[in-house]
Amino acid sequence: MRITSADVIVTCPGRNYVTLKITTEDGTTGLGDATLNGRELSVASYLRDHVCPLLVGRDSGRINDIWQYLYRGAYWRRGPVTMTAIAAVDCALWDVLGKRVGKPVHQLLGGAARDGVMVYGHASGQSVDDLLDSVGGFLDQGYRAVRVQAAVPGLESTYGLHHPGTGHTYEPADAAVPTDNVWHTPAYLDFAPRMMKAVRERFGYGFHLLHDVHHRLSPLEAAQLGRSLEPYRMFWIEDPTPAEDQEAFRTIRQHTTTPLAVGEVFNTIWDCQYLITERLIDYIRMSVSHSGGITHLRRIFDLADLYGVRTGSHGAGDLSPVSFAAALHLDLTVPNFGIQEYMGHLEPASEVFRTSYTFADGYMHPGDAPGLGVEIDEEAAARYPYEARYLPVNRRLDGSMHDW
Ligand code: EZ4
Ligand code: CO
Repeated sequence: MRITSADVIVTCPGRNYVTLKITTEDGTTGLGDATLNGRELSVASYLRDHVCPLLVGRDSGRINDIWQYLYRGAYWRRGPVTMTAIAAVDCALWDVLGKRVGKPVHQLLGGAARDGVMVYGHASGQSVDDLLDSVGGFLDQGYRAVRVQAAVPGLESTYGLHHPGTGHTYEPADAAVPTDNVWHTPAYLDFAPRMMKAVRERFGYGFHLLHDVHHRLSPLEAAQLGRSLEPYRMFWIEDPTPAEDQEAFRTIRQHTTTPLAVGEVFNTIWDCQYLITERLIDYIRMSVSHSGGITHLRRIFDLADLYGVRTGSHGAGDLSPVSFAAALHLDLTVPNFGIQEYMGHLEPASEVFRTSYTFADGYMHPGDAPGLGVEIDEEAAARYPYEARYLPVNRRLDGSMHDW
């Protein structure tokens, strides 16, 4: 079935989302998420100016050929903008295919390998007491896994805290010019084990405990952190060091048994090949929408399976419900699934995106609607035009830039 149009929808219902909509000659439409937080318009342009014109007239069922055509055919390859754009096309084509044959995407991938997808929620607090209330709330809702982040005493701001009044949804991209945060490693290394101790003392060991370091430590600092957290049996620590220095993970691993997760800033199989084949990580966190779509990410997951690395895909609120649905379809099918991040979306995103995924007992399911199971209301999307919004930046006490 030929593609007749490919359109880019940019909208800001609570935060910016870029969505690709592909239409075929029988009127079937498919959606792909093209959101790249803080760089949204670059992907919108890559698609509108360079990809959409090339799609019209192509056979929508030749998903593998279109993937290769866009990847090899650009000559310039890899990188977040390119791979997010290709991912949007890929997911939209899987969505079209599912709708045309009347089956959910997970069935097209060979069917479910599990009944549900274990997700982790995001507890956070301005103090340890506040964090404990938040963790309790997630456990009461049935979550089996919770990520914990709390304000580091002495620092004015800390990564990963929900804003008062937004429930438990965390949204860091909130300013037209990036906000300056201040970072001080000793304060963090002192606080992190005390935070985990408080959580385990209150709630015990009957649920998975996760934490995101967000690329802020050196290898030896990360090793110290991992050791100090060993008594609290973490499910993982995420992004302990900046992800591009892959050898750093060998240093961390030589010193601690705390499991390691990384990958939300990676875009291709080449970015994680070394980490996986050298067994330097336990979980690969790449997302469908920043890593070339379902077609590419399933290859990465297969490589990971050979080396005992499990999946733990990025699922922050800056990936749209379309991306999240695609993640759930893939998660349901892969043998080496580990866990799925689930942050949810700020209102009024539900006015724009109608989803069919469900949550029960700590597990999610993408539903059995044909395709990905997400629809976009374009009239609602038009009510929320693009707004320039950026992630914060991080500076050390002396004013020099640090990783955020
Ligand atoms: O900072 O998605 O694990 N989740 C994260 C996120 C990322 C944002 C960046 O756009 O690290 O909060
Ligand atoms: Co993260």
